[in-house]
Amino acid sequence: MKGVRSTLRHLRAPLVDRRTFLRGLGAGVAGLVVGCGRQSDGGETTTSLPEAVSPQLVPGQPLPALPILRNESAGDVSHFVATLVASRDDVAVHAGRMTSLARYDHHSPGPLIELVEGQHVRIELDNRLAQATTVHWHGLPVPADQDGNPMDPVAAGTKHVYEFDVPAGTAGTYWYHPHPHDATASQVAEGLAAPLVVRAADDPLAHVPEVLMFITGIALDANAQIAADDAIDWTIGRQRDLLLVNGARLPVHAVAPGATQRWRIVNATAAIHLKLALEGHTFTLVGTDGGLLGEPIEDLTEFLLAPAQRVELIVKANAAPNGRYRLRALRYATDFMGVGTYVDQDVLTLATTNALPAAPVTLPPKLRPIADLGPATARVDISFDEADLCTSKGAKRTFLINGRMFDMNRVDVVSEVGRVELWNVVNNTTMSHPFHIHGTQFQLVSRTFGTETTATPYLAWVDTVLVPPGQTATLKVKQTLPGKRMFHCHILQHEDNCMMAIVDVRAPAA
Ligand SMILES: [Cu+2]
Repeated sequence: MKGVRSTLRHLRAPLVDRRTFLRGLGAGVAGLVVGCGRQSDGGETTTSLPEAVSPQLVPGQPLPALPILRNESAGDVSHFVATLVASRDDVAVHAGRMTSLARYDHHSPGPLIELVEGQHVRIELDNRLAQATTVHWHGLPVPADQDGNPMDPVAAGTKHVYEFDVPAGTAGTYWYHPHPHDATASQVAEGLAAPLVVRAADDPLAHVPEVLMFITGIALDANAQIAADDAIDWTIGRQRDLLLVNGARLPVHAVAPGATQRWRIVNATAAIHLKLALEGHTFTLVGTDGGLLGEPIEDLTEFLLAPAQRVELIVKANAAPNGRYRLRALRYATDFMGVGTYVDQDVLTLATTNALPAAPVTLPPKLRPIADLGPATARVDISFDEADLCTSKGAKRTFLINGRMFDMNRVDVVSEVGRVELWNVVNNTTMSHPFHIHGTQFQLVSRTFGTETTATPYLAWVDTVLVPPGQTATLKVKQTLPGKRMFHCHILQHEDNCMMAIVDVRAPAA
């Protein structure tokens, strides 16, 4: 589709030279990251956690599938009923030492939750952690009091039932993770995150074999424990993590030559922007956060997946047998402060086997209709600001929304159920921030940089949009359920450290 590439280019932010910022802090941190370290711009990739003993963390193993959370509704497919345990487990990650992880159902990432449009969901969280947590159903239109807000903590040692319906039209790739006040970043870093897929009865791509790739990060300290966030992490986000796919380090995904697959990719890292590219291949974009596009967009060479975003890509493997092609996250400088991990990183290897070539797969020219939300009747102005406020966690520079620190007891924006609103989100800071609104999928209308406004080249449902420095993202937002919703930067260290606010969605005035 014409114009897509220019818009992708438009996402590239202007270079602001702030390399003197935080200079000197990097060296002390590097030694604490097992097998990683912050590198200069060499383009090389680190590949190992030295002395790693967990088979999953040894590069080159087959891409594992995640366990699936079992539906205990006794054959009644109109209901999804399950228990989800959050607990702390000792796991052998590093030679000679156990690493303490927080996990859903004793697995990290946690189990895949597979739902169907129209289902009623009842999931009991059994919180066996020593601290409060919540489960946030990222991207799903669940009632505000069922969405794991920081205002609704589930105390340590207690259980809590989340209950919601899955509306028609929500088929897509989502994820669930904790959202407790001040502790989202640490709980996700310790392993609490997992995918959720909603399926539709009339999925136009049901004939295409599917692969889920849930990407997380890991960094260990000298004692083989999950490294605590340091001053740099609290400033630019936790960019130093090594990438894992379905919990595995640099796994190999083997397919028959010429095989066509639908990849659902989730960026569940705290702060790593994944500019994905597959060696020797182009791919077809078919879906974003909230599900399928109107029609496939072919021949893309890269796709920038910001923290918390999801993408559905159709990949047709090379027809030659015994080939190896790296899926890479290309260098993407998000912070311009010189301390992030600005290098190409390998994610996994696509390997073609010596099996007989796979049969070709035809994609439908149309996927599903996406209607514009229509004319907006209200306007909301949001700014990302940079200040020396809110440095309590050791941040050297912090980021705020509308110049204010997060306050759980304050309403920042008042909205109305069913009203279409134009949100103008302007980034006045020197780094990119992925902006997330709870409770609904929204539509990106345009991006404005200086005097140049670029309309979005295709309509899509998203719940997270990347806003580079100096840019304004204009969104159409319509909430369908009442209640207080969070909106925030999805760099988790920014979210925990004040870059969050509340929109109160109220019933329309009579
Ligand atoms: Cu941010």
